[in-house]
Amino acid sequence: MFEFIEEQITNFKKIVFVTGAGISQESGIPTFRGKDGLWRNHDAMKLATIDAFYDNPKLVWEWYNERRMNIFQAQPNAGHKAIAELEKYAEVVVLTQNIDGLHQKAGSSKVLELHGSIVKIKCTVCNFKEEILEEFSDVPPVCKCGNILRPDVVWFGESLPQDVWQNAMSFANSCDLMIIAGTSLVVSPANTLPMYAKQNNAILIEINPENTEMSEDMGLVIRSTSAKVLPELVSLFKKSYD
Ligand code: BV8
Ligand code: ZN
Repeated sequence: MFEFIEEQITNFKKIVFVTGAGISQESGIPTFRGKDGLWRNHDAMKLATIDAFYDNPKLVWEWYNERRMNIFQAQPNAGHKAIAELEKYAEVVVLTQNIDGLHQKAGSSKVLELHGSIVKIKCTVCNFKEEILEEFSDVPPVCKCGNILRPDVVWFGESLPQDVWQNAMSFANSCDLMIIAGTSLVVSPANTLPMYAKQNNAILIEINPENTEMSEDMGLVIRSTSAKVLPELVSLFKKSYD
């Protein structure tokens, strides 16, 4: 599977992962665009928007509450754990589009949440922010300032937090290996990160059972699931180092 990089495995000192909903699929969390991406006949892509929120804040809050319940039950899978274990052999940074916190739960110490986090909420007007600990009885909850609260995530049409995006680009620009796992690479600007890495001569590896928007640009494409493939990658490092 990894013959392509086997001899040079000890050259990889800075590894960046770009992950998406697919890496959490084997933890039982639905992806966005897969057939499991529907929610009560609503298209996730249509719900993760500022318009959907202001159109029907209650519906969007119910969607996030249900996802939060599902996420709180979910455990990191072998893919998340393998990425965390790789920190023994290289500097590893995870740039994730996911808001489920499973990389951190698996033990990854350097994770940038490009699209926010399901446990964070903020006020739509004032700068109130907090971590949500238990569900609100009625939604949408209201801030002390009288305005409604919202999930602290990045919706379509909203820009990513400047500092997060700057950091993500600099990690992509300075890695020697980028592994793109579980993402369709449909959503920008996250889908530009592999190009930054490629421009800086990093090797790109895609792990995905399906084709993506950038499969032809990859150095190596592994048509399988992340929970199966990533532990293999770790054993390769283990063999070379231990
Ligand atoms: C921005 C919120 C502007 C949190 C998300 C036209 C009109 C309007 C806008 C646009 C347009 N064209 C482009 C845009 C910009 C837009 C965009 O990219 N739209 C797309 C749809 C074309 N982007 C934005 O709006 C972004 N903001 O651009 O700001 C700006 C720019 C500069 C300066 C100022 C302003 C904001 C994007 C963030 C949107 N928010 N989520 C949440 O609720 O979760 S995005 C949402 O999609 C999730 O974060 C999700 O993670 C992400 C990406 O999807 P994937 O993770 O890739 O998931 P997907 O289901 O697509 O794919 C899963 C993959 O896994 C599949 O390939 C599958 O084969 C694979 N898989 C399945 N099982 C496994 C597996 N792989 C491995 N193992 C398995 N077991
Ligand atoms: Zn407020």
